[in-house]
Amino acid sequence: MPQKEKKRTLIIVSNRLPLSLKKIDGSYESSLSSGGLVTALSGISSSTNVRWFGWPGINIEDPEERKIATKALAEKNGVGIFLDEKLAHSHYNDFSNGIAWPILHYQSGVSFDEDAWKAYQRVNEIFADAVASEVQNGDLVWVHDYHLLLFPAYLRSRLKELGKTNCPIGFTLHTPFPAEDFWRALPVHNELLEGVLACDLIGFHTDEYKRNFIECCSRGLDVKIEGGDIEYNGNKAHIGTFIVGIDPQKFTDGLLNPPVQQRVKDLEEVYKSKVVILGVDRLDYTKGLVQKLQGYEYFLQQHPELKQKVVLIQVAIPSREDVKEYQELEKELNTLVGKINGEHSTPYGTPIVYIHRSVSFTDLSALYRISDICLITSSRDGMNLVAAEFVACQKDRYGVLVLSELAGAAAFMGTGSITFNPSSGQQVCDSIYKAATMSREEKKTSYENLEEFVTTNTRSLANAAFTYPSLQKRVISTTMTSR
Ligand code: ADQ
Repeated sequence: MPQKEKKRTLIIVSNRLPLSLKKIDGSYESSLSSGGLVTALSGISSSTNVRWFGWPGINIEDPEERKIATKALAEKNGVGIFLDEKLAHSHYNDFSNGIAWPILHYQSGVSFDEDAWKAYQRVNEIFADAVASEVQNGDLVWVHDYHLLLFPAYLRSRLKELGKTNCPIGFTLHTPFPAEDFWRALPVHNELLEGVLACDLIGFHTDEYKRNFIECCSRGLDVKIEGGDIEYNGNKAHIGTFIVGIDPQKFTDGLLNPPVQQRVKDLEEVYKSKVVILGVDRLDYTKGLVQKLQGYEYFLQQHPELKQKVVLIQVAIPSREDVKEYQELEKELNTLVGKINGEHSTPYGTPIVYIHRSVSFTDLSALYRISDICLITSSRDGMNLVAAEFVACQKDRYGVLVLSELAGAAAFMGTGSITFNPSSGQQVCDSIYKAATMSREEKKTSYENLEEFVTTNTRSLANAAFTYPSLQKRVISTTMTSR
């Protein structure tokens, strides 16, 4: 009888599952949620044996109810790791988003909190226990993001205890990795590095982040660095740069849908005499929304002849609403939008259309399509996928990408976009002016550069998980067979 190769499973682990649970008539239903990570990993779930582990966003104490919810998640390949709400809050809001996120994005003034750190450790342990018990020898574990920096080392030690020694672990960070002197401000900087160094492969979005990480390891820990490998505590991890791309076809196909076409037609009619500047950001201080509005106000003040001809449509998707800094930012933006609209509106229109809620895929695609300029002002951003999505929707229209030089995307899409430093309101203003007054010929040339990047680097992050040698080697050498 021929030997049949056992299908190995890709185990994705992230803090949040990409599924949202809803209780309907005593039962639970799960639906796909959205965001940068979900977009980055799109394209793998359907083609591979995948199980995705993560917190489902709610805690369910009742064991019977938990069973029903677990079944609903399993139907979509999800495995829920249920957490006590207080613990989840402290891990997610207090440490991950209150301490790690700002440090990773070069925000100073972070104050360390021991309780939050303990919660972070505990949740990473709970995740490691849950995954270790389910993983089979030969499976490939792929961990994501700053919520789980300790998880790889915890998982490795548990797998060893269970004799599951052929499970490669990959890690992808979706944020920047800061320079060593900044990273050192975190009292537990070395513990976090030790956590990640238990992987076989560690991926960053850009070479700069990768270099920073290697520098932090070499200064903080007793590591051996050889080429792109870091050896620590008996484990060798390869450190790589992996461009995170999008699936442009999702957008080009989407634009052919009748409801999207109708929305495009309607919006084109509404804004027919305007240059439309589009912003799509989570409401997060790293996205530079205050700087964007201030720079736009300079533009309105310095170019009165264009004032009636432009509109900024800013979608600000609510995010991390339990964190104080985000609540304060929300208030600041409301005030700023009100002030600018109050000062510059006329009976013919307002300079800013501010949409502070999540929008549907139909609306999002239509907005990408009808806009003339996409304005991205991140003070720091791992990559920024909105840049690529805008380009995917602009075929033959040649919209202009105005992109912060501090977003990871600028490392790849700098040629073809107008780049600027977002801390300077004047640079934001000048970049808008340049984009609004570019000739069609200039726009076409720029666009073609961007289009090439977006259509070449499709789903590249997802593909990397399967093709990267250092992840493969362990599994290949122990390919499992069954009769
Ligand atoms: P985010 O900070 O979430 O991602 P970004 O890269 O811009 O930022 O991705 C946002 C994603 O959410 C896009 O795919 C977009 O289409 C989607 N989206 C936007 N508005 C939406 C809406 N209203 N409803 C539903 N979906 C919406 C993090 C990092 C980035 C990094 C990504 C991927 O902060 O730097 O590029 O992960 O690695």
